[in-house]
Amino acid sequence: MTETLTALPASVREVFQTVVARNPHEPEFQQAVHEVLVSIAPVLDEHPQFVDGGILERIVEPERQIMFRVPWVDDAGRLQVNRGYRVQFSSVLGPYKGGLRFHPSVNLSIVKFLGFEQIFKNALTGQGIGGAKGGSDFDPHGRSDAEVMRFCQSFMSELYRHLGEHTDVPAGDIGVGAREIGYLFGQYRKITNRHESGMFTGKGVQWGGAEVRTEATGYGAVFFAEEMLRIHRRSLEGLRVSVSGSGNVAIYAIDKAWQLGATPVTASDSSGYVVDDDGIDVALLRQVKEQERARISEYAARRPNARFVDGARPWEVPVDVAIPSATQNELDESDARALIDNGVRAVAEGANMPSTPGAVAALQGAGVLFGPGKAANAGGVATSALEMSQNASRQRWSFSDSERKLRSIMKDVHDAAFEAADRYGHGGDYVVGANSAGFERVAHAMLAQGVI
Ligand code: NDP
Ligand code: 2IT
Repeated sequence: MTETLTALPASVREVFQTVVARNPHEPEFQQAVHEVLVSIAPVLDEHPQFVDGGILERIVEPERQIMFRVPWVDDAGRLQVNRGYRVQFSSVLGPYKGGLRFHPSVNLSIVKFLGFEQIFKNALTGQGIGGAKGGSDFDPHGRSDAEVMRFCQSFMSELYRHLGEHTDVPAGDIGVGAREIGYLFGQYRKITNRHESGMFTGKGVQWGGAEVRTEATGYGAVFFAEEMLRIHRRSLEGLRVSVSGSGNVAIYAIDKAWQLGATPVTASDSSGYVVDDDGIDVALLRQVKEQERARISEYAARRPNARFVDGARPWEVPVDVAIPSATQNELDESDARALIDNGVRAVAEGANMPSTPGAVAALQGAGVLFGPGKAANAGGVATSALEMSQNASRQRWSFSDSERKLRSIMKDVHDAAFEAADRYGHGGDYVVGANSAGFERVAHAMLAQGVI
């Protein structure tokens, strides 16, 4: 990252140098911090008290980082050892909140970049939730249900002591869906002897989960795209949309794109992508990915006009709107150029940090509407906060009520980012807007609460 140092304003350069020196082997964390520091320079110019109060030096250092051994026994009777993480970044606005990721690539850098971004995303929702992230390098792919259960039980046997409805409230992320959340919650309940609904979100709707939480991130990303287009007096009606991934976020982004009159034409996984000019069949995609846990090529094998492209990413397919919904740095500068050459109008990030800095610069430079993950995928965690409210008040809201709330939250998130970008002299730049609006809320609260 050193080559980008010169791009940093003097007010934040030293802080970033310290981050690099202190976290030398954490490129994703450095990337996430760099993006925020660059974009909040105008906020610091206007609020010297944030600099004087040491907000930056404090916010880049997690309040607490937990790393632990996760031993378990596989179906063949062999001992396996994974590493577990929870990085509790900031509780200034509320209990720590953020997902758990189970994927072989998980390491401290990944968990810290996700936890850092979560602070500002959660602040942007306007709800009282702090920022955290966790997970493990455990790979659920190809594991039996019994193995996943034993892993989750071992993972929670350590993590439970750091959680609680007023302390830290995890949820899902890559590799952690309904099945894993069930096993994790069950083990917490057993160890603590408390049915503490509010200590986890994304629970099954039969046992304390909120309607629309499953759909919320994908739906929210499409609502965000719709809001960006609305400013330019356009709608999603009749547009072609590409989505990457085929997990929780991607499936419901595809579902909502259809509902709003667009045609989603791609889905992907780590093996490649499928393009279906008839539009992605959501029921078949769910059958292949949610029920059978099969590879995405299975989808193409069962659809007459769909094609599987081995080992590639979907950004070469001509579309009007792109919704990257798989993983970090999955859309690079050359992908962005391909999208631009094919006339893309809007990109809304369903995933966390899916676009590289070069891709973001290229898209914004070409005048493409760009909704960063902190804003565009905030619907997931915002609906988690709705789940916490329902748990605390022992209420259950209907699907349609919850979806209406989600839509209104996404409009508010959009408007907060749009308004902040304007106010700081970067009209239309949702990266500056989202980072500034989120940072302002966190920084004011940190100043008010003193040096802790
Ligand atoms: P899932 O595990 O449900 O799905 C992840 C999808 O992305 C899978 O199709 C997976 O393919 C693909 N993928 C994962 N890693 C890679 C990789 N290295 N290269 C290519 N493809 C990959 O996760 P989610 O849908 O929940 O999460 C997707 C993204 O959205 C993540 O960035 C997550 O942080 C973000 N997000 C999730 C929220 C949520 O509520 N779940 C909320 C906000 C953001 P394969 O199966 O082959 O690995
Ligand atoms: O990245 C995210 O916002 C999530 N994985 C969801 C976090 C949450 O607590 O719902």
